[in-house]
Amino acid sequence: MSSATLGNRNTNHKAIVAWIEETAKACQPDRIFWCDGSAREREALIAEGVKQGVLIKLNQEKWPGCYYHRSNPNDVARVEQCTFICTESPEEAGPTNNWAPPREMYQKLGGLLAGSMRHRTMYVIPYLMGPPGSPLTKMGVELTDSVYVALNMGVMTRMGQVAYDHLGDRDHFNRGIHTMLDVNPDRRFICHFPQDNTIISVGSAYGGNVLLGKKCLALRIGSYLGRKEGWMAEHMLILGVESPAGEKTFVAAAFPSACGKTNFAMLIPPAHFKGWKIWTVGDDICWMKPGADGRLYAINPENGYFGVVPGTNSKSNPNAMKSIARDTFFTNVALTPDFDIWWEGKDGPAPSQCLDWRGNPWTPASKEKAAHPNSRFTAPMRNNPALASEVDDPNGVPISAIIFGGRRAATMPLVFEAFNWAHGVYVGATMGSEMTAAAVGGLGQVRRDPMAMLPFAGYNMGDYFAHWLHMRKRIARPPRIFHVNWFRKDEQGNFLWPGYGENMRVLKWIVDRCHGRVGASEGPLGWMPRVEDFDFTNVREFGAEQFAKVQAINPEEWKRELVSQNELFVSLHATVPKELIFERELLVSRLMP
Ligand code: OXD
Ligand code: MN
Repeated sequence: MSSATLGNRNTNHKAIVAWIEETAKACQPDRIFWCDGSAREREALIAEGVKQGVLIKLNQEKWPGCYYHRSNPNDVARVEQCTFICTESPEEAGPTNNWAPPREMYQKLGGLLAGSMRHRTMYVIPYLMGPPGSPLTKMGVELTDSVYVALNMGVMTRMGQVAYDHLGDRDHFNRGIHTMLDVNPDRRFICHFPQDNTIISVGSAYGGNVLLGKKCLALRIGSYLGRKEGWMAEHMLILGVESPAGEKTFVAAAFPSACGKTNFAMLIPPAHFKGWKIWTVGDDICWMKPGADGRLYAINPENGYFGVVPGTNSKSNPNAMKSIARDTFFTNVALTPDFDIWWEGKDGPAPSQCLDWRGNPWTPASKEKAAHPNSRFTAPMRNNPALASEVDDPNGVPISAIIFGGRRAATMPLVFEAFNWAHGVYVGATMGSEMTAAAVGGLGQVRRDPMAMLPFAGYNMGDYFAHWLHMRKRIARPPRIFHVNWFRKDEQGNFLWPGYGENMRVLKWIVDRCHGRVGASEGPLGWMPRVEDFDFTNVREFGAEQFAKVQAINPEEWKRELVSQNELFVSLHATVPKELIFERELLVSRLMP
């Protein structure tokens, strides 16, 4: 290796070492830092981050072990227009992804990577997605020139020797290269080469674009590998519902980015549900595989939470507040003069003055938000008091229900259950949601977001639907499939359902359906709870009339919905499975007067 020194190299894996040497030769870092994931190393990296001005130490009495980071204002969310799937043919990537030919993209990136780490350190991050020893777990190595990325990967993944040990002398590891360049949106590319199990991300420092284990490996490359290897990589939280008698039922739920997956995964049942408990397995990503008993088993590949901060408080999500209370990185919230932090929706009053997420002076009279709407916490999942004890189980947890849901002001009822797996796949495939701040552009517009995977499916969306349908043949005891919408509003714009902890009531109906102990009536959309099947005692200002409103099926809204659902199918016409076309026909006839 030319200019770089190897330092404390901690692996002899031939293919890994050769690839690192090759990358170092191209990027020319001054130094290579081999991460081992230890607490001592974390301290050293934090000191380096503080020295570089990348991190600011927060008030340690209020926020022990916590640090503050401000990103470049041009780099605050995932950029879907700069995200590419580089498969051999454009058909493999499909019309919902940006595609580029691999050779061309490697060449372009090669030019950008050349000398990109000069005067910088290249951090070598060996990591696992999933618990050690699980057949679903994947090993990756990320090479990055960002100390912030090294530290955040240390929270979000199982990082260090554990990853080399899991891999052993096998060659199946993900290669990830990240370099910030000058954080210029014109030179920002997040590129996936599924056939090579390789990711190259340049020109950004925002989590979703640069913590390569998360969206890039666990979802885009993961979904591609899942289809090839017979498993499923999904944008879903996983939670366990424990009854007072100790019965545990696990469900997975797909909601688009910033639609409340973290809140739902950490839900605290209202007082009315005495003895019931919700356990968090994961809040964002779920890998599932059929088990020997014919059920679908899931793991959370992550080790931490990369959550949206605004709106988090002791009412909306007490467990998240406890999760972020220590050893957490905060990105793009507001900073007060005494090194406390603030965000819109935090408990208590706004500070009389602070610095906003850009570092500009802010007071409550300011028109701009103090925290960016997509400001984030990176918190260790082990801080969560409701962390499920099964989270490290290599076998995962058996899934009894899959829930799809979007943010819809109209049209979609609070809850219904699909008639069967194929119908459930249709329900997931036609999911729609209003866009949020998690991605750049289009705020508030309804867009089709199949299974909440629109920005994350690493191959043709029609083939992804076919994979879902095909999986049914491999699962003898499939989960039931449901759709929920916490966000329906009345004509005055008020939410029809209180949400948050009260969502336990919906979850309870779902769990009871899974165990065959509660009724429903057959409707055009699927099975719906009758008023007597749904427990809304003690929900403030909510009775049978409100229940009817939140569950109503409005024919005019459904006419528009069907047209909009069809637009997605038209765009995928070359690959959309015929089963879904038939499901659509059945839905249309059920909705006809
Ligand atoms: C996320 C996202 O960060 O979905 O989880 O954007
Ligand atoms: Mn997500």
